[in-house]
Amino acid sequence: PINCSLWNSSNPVKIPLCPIISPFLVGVKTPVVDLSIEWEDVFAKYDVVRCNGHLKPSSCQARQKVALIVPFRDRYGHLKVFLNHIHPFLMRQQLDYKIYLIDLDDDILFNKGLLLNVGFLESGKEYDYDCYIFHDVDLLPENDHNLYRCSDQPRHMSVAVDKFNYKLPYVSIFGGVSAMTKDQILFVNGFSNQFSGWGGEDDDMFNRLKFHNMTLMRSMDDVSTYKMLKHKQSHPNPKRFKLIKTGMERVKQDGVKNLQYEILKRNEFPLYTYIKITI
Ligand code: NGS
Repeated sequence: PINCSLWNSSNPVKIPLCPIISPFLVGVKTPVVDLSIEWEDVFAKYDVVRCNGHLKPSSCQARQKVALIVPFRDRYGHLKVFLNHIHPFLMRQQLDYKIYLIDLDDDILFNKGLLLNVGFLESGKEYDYDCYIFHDVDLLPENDHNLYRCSDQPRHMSVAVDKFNYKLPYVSIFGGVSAMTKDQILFVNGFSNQFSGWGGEDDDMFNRLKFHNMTLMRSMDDVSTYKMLKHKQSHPNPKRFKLIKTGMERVKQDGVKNLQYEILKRNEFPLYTYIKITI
């Protein structure tokens, strides 16, 4: 078991850095989509030791501290399958990580960009993360060589999704799964908070990266393969194209800086932290 006091003391005992490539990687592992799996079974399966809510490798110091930010609305069926798949996947990568589920007041139209911004701000308050991974709950990585870590430029990770025949659907896509460091997020002022309803907040982020002369990296498509869970089409935001067009006029005021919200609920569950907010 992990001795948490070693990690938390001001003079931590030196344990070696984890290898660059974890010895536990297995490559392709087809996700098991068992919607009837019981919550108890998922919790029991990953009854892991946590230090202050974080999962860490016990024998070595993780190379990156990763916050996985999952925007969420009432998809508990998908969440079960997602957690059942993603925990062993991340453990095999020897990461120091925590999963944050960010939910919005039910009376407010879903707003993914806003929730991703809140996830970044709230997780950053409790730990000095090296990397923030923005992750849809319906995407399951199929190959653990797809490393959940950040690079010196923002990275799009869900490059090859089964729904799109494992091909990039369009060249500027940045949605699904993406990885950015704190500095990269702050540099572009995070996501726009204006995209209520489905679609466009990721295209606006692509424009923010371009506007700030950043180079978008993409993971290799042979390892960045994902299975997408089936769901009903959400309500597309009819204003999204206009918002994308005018996005760069608002980039300074519309983002993580000066974002106002109120926390309605915060629960530390064994496998994730749940935060519900209102604006
Ligand atoms: C585009 C959306 C993106 C979205 C992408 C993939 O059309 O926000 O589809 O969506 N852009 C606009 O609507 C302007 S997916 O099929 O993966 O849900 O990420």
